Amino acid sequence: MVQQILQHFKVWAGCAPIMIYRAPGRLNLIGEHTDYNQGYCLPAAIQQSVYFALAPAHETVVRSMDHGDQWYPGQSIGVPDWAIYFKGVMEWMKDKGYSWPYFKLMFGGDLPVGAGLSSSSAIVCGFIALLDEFSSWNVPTDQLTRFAVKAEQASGVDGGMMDQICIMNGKKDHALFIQCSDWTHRFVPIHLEGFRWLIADTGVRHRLIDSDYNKRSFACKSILRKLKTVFPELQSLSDCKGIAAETIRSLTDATEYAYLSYVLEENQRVLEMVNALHEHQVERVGNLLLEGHQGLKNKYQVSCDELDFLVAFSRQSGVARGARMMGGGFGGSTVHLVPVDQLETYKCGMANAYQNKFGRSPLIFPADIVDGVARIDF
Ligand code: GAF
Repeated sequence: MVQQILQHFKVWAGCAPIMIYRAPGRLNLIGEHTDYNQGYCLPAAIQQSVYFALAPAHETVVRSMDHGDQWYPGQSIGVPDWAIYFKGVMEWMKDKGYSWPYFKLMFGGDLPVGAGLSSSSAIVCGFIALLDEFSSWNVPTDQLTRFAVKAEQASGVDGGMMDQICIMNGKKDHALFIQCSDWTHRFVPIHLEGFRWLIADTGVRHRLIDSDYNKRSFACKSILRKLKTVFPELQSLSDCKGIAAETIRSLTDATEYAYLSYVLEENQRVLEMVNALHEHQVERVGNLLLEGHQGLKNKYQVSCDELDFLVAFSRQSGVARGARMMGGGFGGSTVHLVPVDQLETYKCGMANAYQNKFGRSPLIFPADIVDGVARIDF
């Protein structure tokens, strides 16, 4: 990939880049839709990444290697969809008083877009980290991460901070146990001897901006407002853990109650997952994945037929120990825990079953867990 972007850059820009950055995508083992509810989550950075090549120039321009088009800041017509993330970062940083020299930038890579693997956050995080170095801002990573979250929210998604914290801080073979109430994280080894994490992408594309994602985050805010009328000290839905179920039920309607109980149960699953991984309890890890999926499907209602089919396949296979949908939902990818010696058989079986049912192949690949955003030697 690095050689590919290097070659494309040279042809396009007529010079070599002075720096290349890589920003990984992420999988999430458990803890979905908990980040904007100040709960827990457990994501990890994956090998599939967005790469950025940059050289100083007389005018700033950003080019997409994959789309073959480019965007000049200030250009108001014919702005490509992908440019909103670059625009978001530049506008946010400018607003905060930061500036940068003119540059030519090309980006592209092997991270599928709209697959629930956080390609948009990879763009935002990679770009902001690269601009930080290029412009000698020296903003600490924690602050840069907060800027990245704000810049991405400016594109229209009322999202949390899970993806950006993971992409900025990822560590090889580890997940990040993130406590979203204070943005802190600690590393949890996630390698289970004899097993691999497998990602299966349904090919059902969602853009969080177009999906019901925002409706869920707005619903959570509205539930919190209702509960605060009786419990003004509450800061988030994750704080409702100690409140009796009957009390919550009396203050919410059936859908709101389902959303809230999902969030509380999912937080608990994250804690249990950390323990299960620590103690190498493979069966428990698998069951937590399946339980998480049921919660997302039935209570939080962010799944779809294709995601449910892949998770049902994992249950019926007798091979995978568990699986669940990942990310915002309404399409995107699933994660499966599969014995290494049955990986190929499982992949083929799942691809065939999916093809027979939906008439197309899912993209299936094992997840290599890698470090977060970094400058690459070339
Ligand atoms: C998307 C969002 F960007 C994250 O912040 C998170 O809410 C996730 O969906 C759901 O867990 O990736």
